[in-house]
Order: sequence, then C-alpha cells, then structure tokens
Amino acid sequence: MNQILITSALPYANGYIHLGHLAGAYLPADIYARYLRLSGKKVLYVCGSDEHGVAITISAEKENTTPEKIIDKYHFANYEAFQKFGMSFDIYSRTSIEEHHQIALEFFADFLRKGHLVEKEEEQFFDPKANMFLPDRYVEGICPNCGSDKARGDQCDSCGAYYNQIELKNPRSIITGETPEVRKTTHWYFKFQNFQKFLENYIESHSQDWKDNVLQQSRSWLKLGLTERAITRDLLWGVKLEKITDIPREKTAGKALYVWFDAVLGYISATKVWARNTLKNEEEYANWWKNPETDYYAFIGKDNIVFHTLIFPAMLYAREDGYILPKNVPANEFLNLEGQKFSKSRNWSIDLQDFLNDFPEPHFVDVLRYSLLMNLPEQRDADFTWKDFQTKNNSELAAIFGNFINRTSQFLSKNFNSSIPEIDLELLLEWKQVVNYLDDTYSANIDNSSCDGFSAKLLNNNDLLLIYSIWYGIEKSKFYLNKFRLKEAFFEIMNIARAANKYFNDEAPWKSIKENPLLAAKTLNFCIQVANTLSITLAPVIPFACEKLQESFGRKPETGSSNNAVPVENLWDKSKFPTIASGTKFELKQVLFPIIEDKTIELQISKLGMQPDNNSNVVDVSNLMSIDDFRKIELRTAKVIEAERVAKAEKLLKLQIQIGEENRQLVAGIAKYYDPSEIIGKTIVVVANLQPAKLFGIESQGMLLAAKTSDGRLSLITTMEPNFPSGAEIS
Ligand code: B3M
Ligand code: ZN
Repeated sequence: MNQILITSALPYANGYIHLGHLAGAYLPADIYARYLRLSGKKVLYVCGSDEHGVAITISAEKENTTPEKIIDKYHFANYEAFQKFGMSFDIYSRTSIEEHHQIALEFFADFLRKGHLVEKEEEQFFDPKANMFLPDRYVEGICPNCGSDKARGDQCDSCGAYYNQIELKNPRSIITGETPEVRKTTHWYFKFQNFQKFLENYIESHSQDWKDNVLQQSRSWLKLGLTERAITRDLLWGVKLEKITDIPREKTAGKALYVWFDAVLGYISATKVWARNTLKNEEEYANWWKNPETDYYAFIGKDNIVFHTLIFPAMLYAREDGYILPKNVPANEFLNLEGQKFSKSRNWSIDLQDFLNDFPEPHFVDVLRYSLLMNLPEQRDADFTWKDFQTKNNSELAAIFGNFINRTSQFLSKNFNSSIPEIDLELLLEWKQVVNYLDDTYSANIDNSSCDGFSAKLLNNNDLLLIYSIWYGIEKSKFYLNKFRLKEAFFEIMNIARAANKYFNDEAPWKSIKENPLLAAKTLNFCIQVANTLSITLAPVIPFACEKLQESFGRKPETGSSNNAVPVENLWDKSKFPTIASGTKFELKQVLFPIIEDKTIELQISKLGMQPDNNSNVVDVSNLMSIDDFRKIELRTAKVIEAERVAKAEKLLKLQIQIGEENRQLVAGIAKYYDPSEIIGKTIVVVANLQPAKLFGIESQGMLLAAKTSDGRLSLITTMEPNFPSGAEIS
C-alpha cells in the first residue's frame, strides 16, 4: 500500500455528537489514521457534515427555524468539538456546498445516460392536511419485518431493515399525526440488481479480512436479491434535481436526491475541497479516488453497513471511471451508557460538548479517548460507565503510565539535575543489536519469540526483558492494528508501560545510586528511552499527554496529527530503538494524569436521565428588582415537627414547624407530593415575615419554599445538611 484514504461516516448536522458516535465511527478511525501516519504512511483522513435529507428538515421544524440555520449551527459546533477531542481530520467538509451538489448531479446524470436509472410512477404516502408527500422519517409505523412500532419510512432502528415505505403498517404522519393517503408520484430508481453479481464477488473477495457482522449484513441483503431503489424524493431540501438538463423541468420540480445517494459522495467532494485548499488543484482528488495505489478504509457504525458495502461500491463501479472501492469497512457495534441505550430524549446520553464543558483540560480528553478505546464495541455491543472512566484513569493511565513517567522524572531531578545521564555507548549499541536480532529472527513469528538466543555482553537480564517487551509490544500492536483490533493493540502497548514499571522496581536505582552510580545512570537512561517509546506508541490514543511528554524531551512533537498527506518517518518502528541523546533535559512540570475523585464522577452520574425544565428560560429580565427589595424577604430555616392532612382539602398539609425558639403553624399545598411522615424532621426553608393568611379556615403563619417544574413535579427546598439548625437566616 502506497497511500491510505480513511473516511468516517458523515454525521448529520442536526444534533450534537455523543460518546456513542465517537466510539462507533470516529475515535477508531482517528487512532488508526494517527498510527499509520506515525508509521510513515501517506494518509488522507476525510470527514464532514451530512446536511441533507429529512433528518435536517424535521429538526428545523422542531426547532422552529430553517434547515440552513440548523446545519450551520451543528456543523460548526460539531467541528469544534471534534477538534477539541483531537480528531486528526485532514478536512472536515460539508455537503451543502456547491462542489458537492455538482458531484452528486454528475453521478446521477451519468447513471441516467448509462441506463442504470429507471423513471417510475409509484405509490407514496401523502399527508393531505400538511399537503405534502412524506419521505423517509416523515412517516412512522409498524416495521413490516420485526413489528417494532417506532419504525421510520425508510429504515427500522430496531432491526435495521430497509423497505419500501408503503410496506409500513399503521403509518402515521409525524407532522399531523394523521394516517396518510397513498398517492402516485414519479421517482428515479437505481437499478441495483444490475450489480448483484459484481457485489457478490466483491463481498466474497473479502470473506477473510472483513468483520463477521459486516459480511453477514451484506450477504443477507444479497441473498434477498437486489432490487431497484428510489434515489429521489419529493423534498425541497437537498441536491435539487432541477439542474439535470436531460429531464424536462416539470418532472424534476420539487424533487431532490435521496440523502444517502449524495451523502456517500460527500467523501469525494470533501477530497476535492482538500485538494483545492492544499494542493491548489481540485482535480488532484483523482490521485486518491481513482488510483489503484490507494487503500481505502471506511469507518462507520453498524447502522450504515450496506450503504458502504453495497450501495456506495455499486455507485463507484457503475461510473466505469477507475474509482477504487473500500478495502475494508470496519463497522463497530453500538456503545451503551451505564447499561442502557443512548437516548437524547430521555437525556440518557453524554454529548461531547457537555463533556468538554465539564472537563476542559486536555488530559481529560485523553482519559475519555482511552476509556472509550478500551470499551470499543468492536465485536459486540459495549458499555461506557463513569466508574470505568475513573478506573481507567486512576488504575491505568495514572497508576501505570503516569506513575512510570513521574518516578523517572523525579529521580532524574533529584539525582541527575534533570538531565539524561551519559552512559557507555556500547550499551546503546547492544540494545540495537537485540532489536535487530529479534527483527531478523522473529518478525514472522512473534508469538514464539524470545531473547534466549542472544548472548549479551553488557546488558543484564532486566535490560533484556525491557527491550524484549518493547519489541514485542510494538510488533504485536502492529499485528492487531492491521486487523482493526484496536483494543488489543493498545493493551499490548500498555504492557510496555507495565514492563517499564517493573524495570524500575527490579533495577532499584534508589539503591544503586549510592553503591554503583554508573548502574543507576544506565537505568535512568533506559527509562527515558522507553518513556520516549511510549510517547510515540500511545500518541494515537492519548495525543495530548504524549505531545506534552515529547515536548519535555525538547523535540518537535509528533503524535500522528494531520499532515496533509506528507509522510513523516516511520517512528513506530524506530521507537523500538533508543533515540534520546544523553545530556537532554527532561523535566515534567505537572503530573500527566491526576487522580479523579469519586465526587467528580458521582456528579456526572447524577446528571444522567435528568430532564431540564422546559420552562427554565422564562425568567423575566425586563422587570428586575433591587437587592434592597430582596432583603425585605426574610428567609429562614425551619424544622418540621408535625405534619397532617387537612380534611376535605386533598392538596393541603398542615405543618407545625420550629423557627429557632419559635413554634408556628403552616399550611402548604404539597399533599399530592409528600406523605406527612416523609417530611417530619426535615429542615426546610420558609418565608418568615409573611402576613398570616387563612386557608380552609386554618391559619398559615408563613410560607414554605418548593420548586415546581412546568410539567408539575415538585420538590421541597431543604438544607443540604439534614440536621441543620432551624431559625438560621438565608441570604
Ligand atoms: N449521516 C447517517 C448517520 O449519521 C449518515 C451517515 C452518512 S455516511 C456517508 O447515521
Ligand atoms: Zn424492524
């Protein structure tokens, strides 16, 4: 492979990216791209926003705005969040741009000319009340395949089936809720069946190297037999068909390309934009997309499989213009959150934006990347939990990697003036010989490797074990990375950090510094060499910490970030060798991974599933009061001594309270929410200087405070400390 093209699914620009998305199609691709760049490969990593289709128009209707505003809002917000998350895209484009529309229309026009399209009048759902056809997500109903009652017009989220929308049972319009009528409309269909044989061969040619889930889904589609699929919609938003001059205008008016037809071409239009910006020549995109020297990998989540293994390849092939096909489509399964599916409507989700707001320091991004990586749903659905996030930081990044770097740095500062000690060059030479020996003897057979056949002159057993661990970790990680088994790859890399800690323990430099300073110097020199190895090989996962670390070695950091396809040297293999010169200063200013406390993650857990009150934006700021007005209200803590229901007034409770020394009686409308027994003994908050009033003939000498949401939930205001004294003033 000479050059590698990587794409991640283009996220719809109608919502924020959440952690489930990151684990599906983004983080794995970024780690892979960074790894390849660090291995000296020429890499182009392309992504962007998918800005068409009814996903966008429906969001615009919901947010009471225009599709243009929606895509601008989410395109830029997601791009910014992706950057903070360390995504190393060479370009993050979008599908609303002119270049993209052109390419999509070029494909359509070409297929029309080649006879791959057929124009048909077919039945579609129509909502007479809204006076529109109901493409895709505009209609919901019961899935004809699995019976789920939340199936959409084009796809069922429960079982993944794609069908013709009029097969939906009990259809209803999502705009009016009405049962739609069936009306005739003209659309263009792609003759997918023309590519049945070609796709069967394509899929089977990858029976050995593609993931099972990807092969299975693709095969089951092929088994059903491919049929014509509509690639246009009655929709005013998207790539408009009117520009196709080969079809009379009156037929194309009001029609747009089906979003999936144009979305996959977004990878190509993005490459064009990149070529124009970087190489000043848009046509250079062909050097990637029409070049047999390119290996193309399409990273996606599992709900996008057939679009990338069947539909997109058929489209590329149908052009007969030298387009390459995906060499692999490493689709992941789904990530769950604390044991449940991600759901924005139930607020069971963590948006990347929210994470970045709560954890703005880059080392937290590294922790997130690391814990998502170690929970990637590579083979089956996986789970993200906050507890695990904390453990991955405290017990792995901090306790293994961070700890090794820290103790090395501290020891250097205390004993060697923070400079990397000079050692006998023969030692470094022998290190190189060990690596060469291992490379020559075992690179085809890593699992049976060992240093046994190497006779060392200067290196001791601890040294040999360390060098071997480095060599093995690097070789084994390459093996896993080439199979897209990222978790296992970086588990092997972390084993290098484990070996490094063991080396420090076994060499015990705190002893040898007194008895044999030359030995201590060697130990520390070697520790720095392995710290450097880790700063390269962990960079795809924790780029921010590795950048800091490499800077501390006084050299230009290299973490595999975007380099516009200009390759750097193969640092991955080079980091098997010692490369840091003695005399180099090494001083770490801060701990790389501070411990994450329980309370930090408890706060995050408590946020899950919590619904913000929709009325919370109704504070009237046009009529503000002065602080003096506020001081007129005397708020005090009060202890509830007794509580009972009020006969014939089902909403009221009668309370006896204590405000300091004073006893009072309150009547409060909280009987629907609290049983009297629940509130006895609580320290609540009351307005103490309110004129008494009578409710149902009972005097109330004050008022208690409670919060109420717009949908009628109520919570009494109490003090955080349960036994807080009554009578205290609140300010
Ligand atoms: N926007 C669907 C999705 O976000 C779609 C991916 C397009 S990839 C070309 O699931
Ligand atoms: Zn279904």
